[in-house]
Amino acid sequence: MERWEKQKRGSQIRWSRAVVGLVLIAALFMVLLMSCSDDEADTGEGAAPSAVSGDAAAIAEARGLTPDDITAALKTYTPSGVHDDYVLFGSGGHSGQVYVVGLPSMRILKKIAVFTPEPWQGWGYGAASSMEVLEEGFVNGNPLTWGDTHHPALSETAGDYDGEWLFINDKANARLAVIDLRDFETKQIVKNPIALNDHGGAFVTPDTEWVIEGGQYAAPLGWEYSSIDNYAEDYRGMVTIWKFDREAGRLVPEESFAMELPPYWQDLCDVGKLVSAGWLFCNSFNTEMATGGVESGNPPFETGASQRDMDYMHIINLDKAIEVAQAGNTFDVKGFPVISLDTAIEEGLLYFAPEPKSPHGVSIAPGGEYMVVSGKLDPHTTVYSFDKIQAAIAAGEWETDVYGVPILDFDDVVEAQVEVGLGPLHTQFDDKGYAYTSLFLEPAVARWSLGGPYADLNEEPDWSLVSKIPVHYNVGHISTAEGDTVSPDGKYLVSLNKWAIDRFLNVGPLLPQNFQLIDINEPGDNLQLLYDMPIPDGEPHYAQIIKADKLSPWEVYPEVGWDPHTQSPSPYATLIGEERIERDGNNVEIFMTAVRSHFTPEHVELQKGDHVTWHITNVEQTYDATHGFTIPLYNINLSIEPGETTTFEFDATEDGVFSYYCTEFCSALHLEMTGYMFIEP
Ligand code: K7E
Ligand code: CUA
Repeated sequence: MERWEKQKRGSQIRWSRAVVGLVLIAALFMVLLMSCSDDEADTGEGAAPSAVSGDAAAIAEARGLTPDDITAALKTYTPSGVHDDYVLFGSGGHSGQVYVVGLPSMRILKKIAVFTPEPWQGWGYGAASSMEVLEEGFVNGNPLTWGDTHHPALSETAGDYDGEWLFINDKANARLAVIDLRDFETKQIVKNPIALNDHGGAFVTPDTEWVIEGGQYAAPLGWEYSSIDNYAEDYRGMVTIWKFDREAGRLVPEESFAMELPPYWQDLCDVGKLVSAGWLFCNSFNTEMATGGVESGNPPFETGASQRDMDYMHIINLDKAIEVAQAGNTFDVKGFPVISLDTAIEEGLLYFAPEPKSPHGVSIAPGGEYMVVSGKLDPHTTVYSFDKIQAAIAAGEWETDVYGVPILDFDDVVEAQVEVGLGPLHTQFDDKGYAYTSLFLEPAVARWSLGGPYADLNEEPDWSLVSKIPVHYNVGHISTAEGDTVSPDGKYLVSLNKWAIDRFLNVGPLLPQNFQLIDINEPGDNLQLLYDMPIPDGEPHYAQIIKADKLSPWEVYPEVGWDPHTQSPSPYATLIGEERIERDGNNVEIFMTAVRSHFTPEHVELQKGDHVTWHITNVEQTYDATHGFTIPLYNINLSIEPGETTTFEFDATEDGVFSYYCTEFCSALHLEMTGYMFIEP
């Protein structure tokens, strides 16, 4: 804390840093100068070397750049053609998409369409592979075309990101999506069968055999109607444990199950690793069971749900829960197996540990030995010990909540409390034994010592605030490089801030969000803000950052006639010379090829009232040879990547002459890549 004060006040420190910075820059110019003169000596050409340093200094001065600005630029600037070291997969918030961002440049590389139609990727505009996935996510046939994406989770092997799969949840509708990182496309959306909204997902077990989706606002399981007056009896919380089949690349509902929980609002979970593997931890709030109704003179939720000093961290024996579910000790909700609360208590699957006021999230330390929880209304972050939790469970002495769930004694299971600041939320970790906690109210990111120093066991355990850095502005999650793995990389932290106020040009009352890149490579007090990146979507919650060399996506599909949905050869693959139009009564099936710079066929004759099934194969295997395809009026828009076979269907309800064309500028004769569809009345 003292150090933080010093940092806030410390003009002296800043000044001396500035001097050091200037000296560094001077040194850099010297190096530039020397390397230029070397080049000259080699080539014997006569460009004036002094122009380099002179220009750079003049530019810095003209733009008003401070020494800190210049080092930040040097640490992030990534020259044209040079690739980034890390890739951030960020929730696209309300866009229902996923951001792919390179670090340290903070360049957006892609947005992956997930819950929301997206034209460029041809997602949701006819292509069967996208329509089927989006439709899987409809609820009782109600078309849902957006998602409130919250928490992306990279697949792991032995607790380390393996770069193969990405999962993300939709809080608004309790859905989970599976993205294949071979082609960065969404392959599956599952709707949670027993809940209408979720929050605590996605989190994977260390080998990605299971994907966790925790609940949020309690409701009767299966969202059956029940009056709010029956809250304590009929309303319930839940956590759903989805089986993931890595070979098939799909979540398997038939092998998945849920656990019934008390109607506290389960919030955010994390899965145990190493020593705590096989356990699951979720925080909760509203253990008051406030039911709102401010319009009838009841206390509003915000006060009703903040009465008690403690809520409950849920401690779930995941391995044992899986055994219980597989033994069939469940009941059915909408055909989905659920472990009842009574069974969970009897079988010792569920314990509570008190956690301070309005907690938000649980974060498991890289070694799996500590669970970190922060209460938004408590300036401390609370660290639980897995060993102590196990000892308390073994001791078998506890009080219970009104449902009979064991509540472990707070003092028995807490390892430490660290005063980090106002409004602490989420915690991440690095490779140096530091933890980082976002402080929503300050707003800032706190660096604190996670029980270290690990190197010297003779020293007293160190649980203390080390440093802070202000962020702009309201920080929610933070993400460190490989921060959720058993071996975080440190180096970078991205602060995911809401509402940027003054960071960017005014673009009206709806403010951009702001991802801020922070250098966390130096120990102690040396956190440096490197870059502000506006995000034109609200509101991206969480991100994970993976080492770029762990990703090895395809450049083109493995063979011509590939179905990206099944990741196997398509039965409708059409090679050059096989193009045809088949008619069977009113059903017309078209087999088309696309190649620079034509579609075959170029004339398609239909009758009004036909049902049309149309397959297009991009027969090219060149890296950048993507073709688009659109038909006016029928809302068809496709992206057909090299090797891909895509299928779409429509009813020819409108007659006329329709020109279809390629929407990607694929060649000099791209404008000629067109054809006519004639629909006879
Ligand atoms: Cu804190 Cu949904 Cu993870 Cu947002 S949640 S910030
Ligand atoms: Cu193909 Cu333009």
